[in-house]
Amino acid sequence: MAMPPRDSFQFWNTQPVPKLGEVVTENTYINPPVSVEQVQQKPCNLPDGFHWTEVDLQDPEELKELYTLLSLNYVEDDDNMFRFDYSAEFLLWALMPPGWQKVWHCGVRAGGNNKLVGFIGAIPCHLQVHDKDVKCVEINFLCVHKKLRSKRLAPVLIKEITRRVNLKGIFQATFTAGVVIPKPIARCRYWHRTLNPKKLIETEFSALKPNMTMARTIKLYKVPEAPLHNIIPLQEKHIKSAYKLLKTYLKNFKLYPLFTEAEFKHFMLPRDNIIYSYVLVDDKQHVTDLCSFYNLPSTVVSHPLHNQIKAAYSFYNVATTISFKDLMQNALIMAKKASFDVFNALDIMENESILEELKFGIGDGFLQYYLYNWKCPDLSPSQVGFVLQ
Ligand code: MYA
Repeated sequence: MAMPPRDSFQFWNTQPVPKLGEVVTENTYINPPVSVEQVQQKPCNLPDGFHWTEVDLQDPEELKELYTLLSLNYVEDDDNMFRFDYSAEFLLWALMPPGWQKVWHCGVRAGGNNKLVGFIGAIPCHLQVHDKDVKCVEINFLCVHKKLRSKRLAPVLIKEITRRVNLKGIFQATFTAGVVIPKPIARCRYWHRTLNPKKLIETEFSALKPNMTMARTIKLYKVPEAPLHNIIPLQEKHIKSAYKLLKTYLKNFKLYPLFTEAEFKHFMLPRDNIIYSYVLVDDKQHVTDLCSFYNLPSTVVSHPLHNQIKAAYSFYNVATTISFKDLMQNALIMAKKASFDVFNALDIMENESILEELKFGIGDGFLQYYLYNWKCPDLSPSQVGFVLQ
């Protein structure tokens, strides 16, 4: 039986967030901004034996330390069979967009051997929330080493990143998480489109359906070898028109990023093994349709045959000259060609309309969207136009 949501949150009850179950009708900040001089100037206290570190991601050794911490200790599924395996190059892409700050790559080291045992990251972002535009940061990659869990280190990391963000004059943040804490603005679900049934079944990522043989399952999930339309990788020369297309499209939603052109370029230009973006162009080389997905593999925790599942995650998709279904079918085809085992998508934006038709199966986890120091009316998944890595 699913656990009812808790009502006592020792840490979160002290933070500027609405209570779980609170009905919010306004769209505004909770605590007003303060001047940078009023922000606590010295770092938060860590327990004895630990100290703060700014992780220098431009130093290959330190990047590797962060990669190792996350690859061994980051998010797992409920049964602890799979763990996200963000690559080092992916971390550079996700944590160093235009305007990134080294102070926001906030780590904790253990005194004895100086090992990196905790991390929280922030990047600048501008969000449209209902009718307001909110300057904030995106928080990601909160991680505490498995041996140091349940010692209240996470609240210290959160308070310290809050202080460092406040010192730059920013007082709002956004993040997503699998856990329910006060208070989600949207509750979304992952859906999974099998591309390599044999491997997914062997690793128990999915199960053979009753009355189905492996051969019939393989046939069921086959996708065409070539795309249905003349989609091509997004290139530098397409940036201006692709940016305009996405910017216009995102206005259909109630929560979406207000990318600058430089941010759009950073997040959307294809990078091998990280981000895949494809476009359709018209006679004048204007981008009319855009689809994209990022590569986030998962480690298969202990399996004799397989050590990794290669998963594509749907990113931003806009269809204007073909149907949304055909656009997403093209994305599946390109993902299969790039040897992904599974294509994952949230039920956000227009995704829900095509999930069943394109043979996605519903996942068992939810992904909650959160704002920090901001209250606004709840959103349904289809009102969300924002994807975090
Ligand atoms: S989501 C991904 C989170 N990471 C993982 O799931 C990786 C695996 N797990 C771990 O590394 C640890 O279990 C973590 C907790 C580090 C998650 N978001 O130290 P504790 C609360 C927010 O004893 P630990 C992502 O990266 C929990 O309810 N709070 O626990 C976005 C409890 O508080 P309360 C969380 O298990 C992160 C307290 O922590 C989360 O050792 C956004 C317990 O602390 C969670 N995912 O460590 C962070 N998990 O008593 C917020 C647990 O009240 C950012 N907790 O119930 C807020 C905005 C900050 C910037 C503001 C700027 C203006």
